[in-house]
Amino acid sequence: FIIKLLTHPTFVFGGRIWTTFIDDTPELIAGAYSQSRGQKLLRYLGELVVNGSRVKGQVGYPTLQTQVQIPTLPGIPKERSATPCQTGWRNVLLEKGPKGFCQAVRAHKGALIMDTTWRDAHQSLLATRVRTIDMARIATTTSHALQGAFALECWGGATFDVAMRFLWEDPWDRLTTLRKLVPNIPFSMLLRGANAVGYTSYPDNLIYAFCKKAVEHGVDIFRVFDSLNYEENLRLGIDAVVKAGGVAEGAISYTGDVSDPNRKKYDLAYYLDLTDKLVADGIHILGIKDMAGLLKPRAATMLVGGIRKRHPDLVIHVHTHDTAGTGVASMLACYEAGADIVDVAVDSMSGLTSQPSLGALVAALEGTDRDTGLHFDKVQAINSYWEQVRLLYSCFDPGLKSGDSGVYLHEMPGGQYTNLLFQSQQLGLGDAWIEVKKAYATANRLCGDIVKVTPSSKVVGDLAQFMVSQKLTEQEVIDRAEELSFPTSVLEYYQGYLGEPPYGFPEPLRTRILEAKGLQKVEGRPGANMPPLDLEGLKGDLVEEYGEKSVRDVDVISAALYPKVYEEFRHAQDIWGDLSVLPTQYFLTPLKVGEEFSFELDQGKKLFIKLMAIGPLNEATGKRDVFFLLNGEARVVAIQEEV
Ligand code: 3PY
Ligand code: ZN
Repeated sequence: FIIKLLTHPTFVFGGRIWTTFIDDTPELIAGAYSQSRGQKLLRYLGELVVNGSRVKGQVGYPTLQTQVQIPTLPGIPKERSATPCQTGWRNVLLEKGPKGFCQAVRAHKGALIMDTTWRDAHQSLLATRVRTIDMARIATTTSHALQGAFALECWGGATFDVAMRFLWEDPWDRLTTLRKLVPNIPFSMLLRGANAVGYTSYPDNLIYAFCKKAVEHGVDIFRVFDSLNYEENLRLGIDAVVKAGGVAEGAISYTGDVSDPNRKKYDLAYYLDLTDKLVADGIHILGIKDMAGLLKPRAATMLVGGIRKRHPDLVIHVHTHDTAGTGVASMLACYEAGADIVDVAVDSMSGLTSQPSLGALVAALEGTDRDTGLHFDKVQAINSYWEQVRLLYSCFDPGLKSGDSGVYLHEMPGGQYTNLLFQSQQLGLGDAWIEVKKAYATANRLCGDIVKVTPSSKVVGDLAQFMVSQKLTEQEVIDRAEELSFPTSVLEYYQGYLGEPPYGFPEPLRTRILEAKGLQKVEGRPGANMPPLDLEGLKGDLVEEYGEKSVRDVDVISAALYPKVYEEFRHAQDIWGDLSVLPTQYFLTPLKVGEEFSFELDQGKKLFIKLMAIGPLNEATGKRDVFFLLNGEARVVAIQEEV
């Protein structure tokens, strides 16, 4: 067939074809069409060639255009590091259960770390766009390099919907894949309490079903938080985790500054009281979730020290962001004050709006009686991998150059910081970003000075952007509250759809807004009044739509959490197949004519793809034929050109 194709009179060398091949010569093309997985992937690659990048938020193409090299670990033969390490803290958890595991953690002398590279670090630096394949390729090596780590955070937060929405990957498959490659280190996920991995409240039975499936697929530890520290929401998430058999890390989300005697809200007494409540709710571990990086070293000493004194046996796990640049100092202060575990990220994925650096922390404690037990050289080796991956995702990197101690004023969470920075850059206005940061602090006051973390951070961010776009001052918002068209998220917050903020809603502002719009106040936990979701019924609908074989229980959960995203994800899979197998370089960058690459489709099944030529635009259909070789066979896809 290829000989016929290449010798056909209509074929012109040099990459361009001068007729619309598919339309004019169907007899040659018959065999080139198929609905195979390979053919579907060619459709995606063809789209990229004709219309450019497909992934939302992508600016340009990756800086790195070569294969990422897998490092060799010092002291571990290559053959051994190619199979997963079998021993680590997960063995302790599986053997002793959550309570015994926590006792062993408390009894452990060295400082423990959780590596967030696979979740929060890329959520905070690279718009959550890191794909499964790039974690999977370093996973077994990581199982050895970080053998003594307390956990790897690899799931939850924004990764769940972004995987489906923007990367067309299945989040459950990601978890299964990584679990097989890392049997020895516990996996942790971020659960937004009654919002699961979404932005709103769901019926309780969905939260319980979600946690159960997450445990079955490999999650060990759940960090459960609520965006207003609303205890009712927290309690529901904690209960769902405990019932599912997971380790419940109940988290207090940290805002304000406990070391500032002038700040009356969110003082030490507030956090101690919340900790007591979480302990009474049955948490296994206390998480201190400093999502914006506000925990200064002195505040860390006061907060962790205060909790440790009150709860000598409680495992304390601290999470921070390095936005201002105090991350390592604060985390050292946390250990000093009695914390058991802190969060860090592999060096090249650390710093700025991400977590503090793993290498820096390991080095800082080396040789002390709090030595992490991790090998500095092995940490360097996995860092060499992530240095390359960072460049592979450069097209999602907003290019933040320095820390920002202004975070103490605006209190923006790490992930949202880069997101809003990116959006401001897209607006192209030099001072838009400075305005947004100022407005964020104002919007926070208008909401009543609240904890800001997903989804309450979205409320404050939406209000800030609204104020900037409408050029509104704080006083103008107050004066004109009745007539302004506030974003929906802001109205829902004032209604009470996220729960209740610890110091109440700002009054009379809230009532004035709601009465003017004729909106009801929601009392208590929003999910409490929702009828259970009919998961069986939903499964029936999905089976009808997609066929029995392709609807698993976890699909029902994905569809229940994100109906529209799930539908679009299935549609993308229908056209392009499983894109998670494509190496990232080719997922993000169009092939050039004559360029060839290969990758593994399944274990042992390799595909070789070469772009042969791009046809002219068919004026009648608006399509172009794109010619490939797939394992030596000619294939053609007709792609609609975007106008
Ligand atoms: C999330 O909810 O995704 C977060 O990372 C909050 O910090
Ligand atoms: Zn975080």
